[in-house]
Amino acid sequence: MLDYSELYPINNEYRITQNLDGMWYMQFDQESKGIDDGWTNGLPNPISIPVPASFADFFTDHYSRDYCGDFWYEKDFFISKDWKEKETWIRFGSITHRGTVYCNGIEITSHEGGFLPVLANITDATKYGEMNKIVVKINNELNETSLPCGATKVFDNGRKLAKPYFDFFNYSGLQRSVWLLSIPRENIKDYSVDYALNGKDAEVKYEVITTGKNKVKVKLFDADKKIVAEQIGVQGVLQVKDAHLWQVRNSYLYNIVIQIIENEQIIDEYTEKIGIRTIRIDGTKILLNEQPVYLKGFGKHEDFSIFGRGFNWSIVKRDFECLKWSNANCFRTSHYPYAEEWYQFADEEGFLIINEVAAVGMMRSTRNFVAAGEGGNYTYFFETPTVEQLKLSHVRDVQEMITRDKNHPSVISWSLFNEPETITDHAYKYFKDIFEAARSFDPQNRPMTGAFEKNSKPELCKCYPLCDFICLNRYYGWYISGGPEIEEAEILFRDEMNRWEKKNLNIPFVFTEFGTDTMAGMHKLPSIMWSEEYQVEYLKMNFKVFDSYDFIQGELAWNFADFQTTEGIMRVDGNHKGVFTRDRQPKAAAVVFKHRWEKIL
Ligand code: CKU
Repeated sequence: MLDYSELYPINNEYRITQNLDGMWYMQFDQESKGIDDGWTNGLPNPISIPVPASFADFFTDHYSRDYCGDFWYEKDFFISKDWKEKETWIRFGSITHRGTVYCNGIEITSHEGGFLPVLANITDATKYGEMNKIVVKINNELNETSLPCGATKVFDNGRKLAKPYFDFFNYSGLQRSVWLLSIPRENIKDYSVDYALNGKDAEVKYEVITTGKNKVKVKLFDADKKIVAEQIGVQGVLQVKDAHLWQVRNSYLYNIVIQIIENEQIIDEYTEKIGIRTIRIDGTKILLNEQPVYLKGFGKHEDFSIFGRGFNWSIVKRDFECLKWSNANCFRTSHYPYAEEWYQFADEEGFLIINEVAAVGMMRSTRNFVAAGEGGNYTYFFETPTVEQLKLSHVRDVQEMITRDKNHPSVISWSLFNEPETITDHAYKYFKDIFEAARSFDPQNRPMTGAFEKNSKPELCKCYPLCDFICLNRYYGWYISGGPEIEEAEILFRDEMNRWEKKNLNIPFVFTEFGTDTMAGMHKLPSIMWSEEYQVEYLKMNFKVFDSYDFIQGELAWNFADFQTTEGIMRVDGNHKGVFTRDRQPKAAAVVFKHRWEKIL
């Protein structure tokens, strides 16, 4: 169990939040001298920088945009005397990729992994009724023992440069909201729910973890705010008569209210929206509320111009409008857990999410997208002595992700990796442990999966048996036999799918990547690769293949929108496989999806 609460910040009679978003101070520390020079007490020569945001794209010089190494953030804020009787915490939606937090010069906590919340109990370090200072030492270097994987190049002059083994820009900084929390000393630390359907009725099994011994009361309210069930105890079952189920694109949310009661007085309360639904795999079908559902949608990124991976509600809103317009019902949080607000909105909008941990780049290649397409051999990564350390980070990230997101009805599956090497016994041993750990963390026992690239062939892949359904990333017609060779691409694609079919696995397959780089506005008759026409032709070929196999139960295109990557000869200002442009306007392919998905229910 985590030693802090990842519950999303809320305000009520017992809990107060103070949002710290806005301008912060920031300073690069290329020589890592900040600690020796006392920066923990305040930065000597800072600039101003917005939070939440990635810092990279604000700058007009190469050095700052591509900065890699230590850097520091600082914020001053006032804490009221009224907060003294309670615990005070600071909560970062994420610190990318790792950070150490100081409050008034006192070191409070350190956290590794850039896509999950960081919490620090600052009760004793806080000066109540006065100004306080938070300083965060951050580092965005990539290595092979933490997620996502990559390397850091050090030039002779000491400058560092991130060398990701993955295909997205190494955006970093404080990319999600920061909050101060005032919570009761005895508090609700976590809760989980699980569901069983019983004809028209439902059972909501719950478990609550508090930091004390006092009585717990749990109530469930419907969308009209009418109470439907109530229970006493840290665990129990709430019986819901005529339950309204949470359905795809037709959500219904209940409110769970959890209270700690001491001598008939409420001393803490936590409220959240939850949706009653079940999810399981049955043969080749994915069943939501016992009904088959075909996954339609995209792999996404948290990515936009200027603020990079910084959380922004406007992007969320526009993306969901585009998703709905295209008749999608699902997305994968490729290649890391997103800001929590994405899941909250998916809960509201009735979208399904395959929630992916940042286990990407598990191969030693800075152009793994090419290596994977060509069928390169990169088994080395899972034979090194650093792998045990990597496994610890991986399990820890999975634990934090599942703990954070387990109560969202939108989350129907956990993706535990994207495209690692999977054909050796080393890989099997590694992932067996990851899956075992993951299964122990989820009270809802959701289906687990991972995204396999082309080298994970039916005959060679050792890891697919770990998955409840298999996710394939395939680029027949792009990395393999593209353009004039597309007919051959289809033959090769079918050949691979026939080989999977022969295995008779009797589980669903979902395509989690397929797509072509496409320059919006580039037209060509007849088509050539990179034109809008080719993207459409490629998709139509893929659809024919998908529709030939019953066990294919979903298609998540790569990618929802164009996104930024590391510079290189394979990328023109980023990856252009978007069905939408980076500013969320449709390419010709978007209409093709819209029409196809309208007919697939
Ligand atoms: C995508 C073999 C494919 C790997 N896949 C990973 C994803 O992150 C990349 O952006 C390929 C691509 O090349 O567009």
